Amino acid sequence: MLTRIDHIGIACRDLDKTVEFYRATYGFEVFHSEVNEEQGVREAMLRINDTGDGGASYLQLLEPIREDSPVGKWLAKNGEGVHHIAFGTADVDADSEEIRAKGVRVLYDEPRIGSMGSRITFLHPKDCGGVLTELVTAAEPGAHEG
Ligand code: CMX
Ligand code: CO
Repeated sequence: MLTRIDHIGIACRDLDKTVEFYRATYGFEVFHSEVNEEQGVREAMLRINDTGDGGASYLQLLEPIREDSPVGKWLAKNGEGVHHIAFGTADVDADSEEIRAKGVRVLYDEPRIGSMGSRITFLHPKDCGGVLTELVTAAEPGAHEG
């Protein structure tokens, strides 16, 4: 069951500058940052609120580390902006199989590793009304460093 907005993914060209915009404009601070080589991004997670299901809602600021990555290609075509939305669930495996059975393309056979040791998969934007949609199961508390 999908129980929260886990994050909104925002593509940017300059992560440090974008982090500073969110800090100066809204007072949001970086909760976590990392490079995800597989996804081709340098990212910062800004924690906005807890969600009552053991999780939280974040903004995920994304800077591509390769031109040919999903975010790099998307930026070249669209410029900066909202890249994807992500729903949180306690069981990404079960939910993605359930959604796949409804005829929506799930991009990965098995969930991959996302922010902070979470397990993630994506639904094809062409099957979701033009919205790239991610499903996330957060790591157990304490399962990641920093
Ligand atoms: N939102 C909506 N539509 C999108 C999109 C997005 N973010 N990215 C691509 N599309 C659309 C394109 O506009 C294009 O549509 P048209 O054919 O009408 O022009 C179509 O999808 C194909 O796009 P493409 O540029 O040819 O890109 P690819 O097919 O190579 O890749 C996708 C598209 C969704 C498979 C790829 O972006 C992907 O694998 N995404 C999942 C991984 C990801 O986004 N990682 C970064 C975030 C990591 C994280 O959140 O942790
Ligand atoms: Co994401």
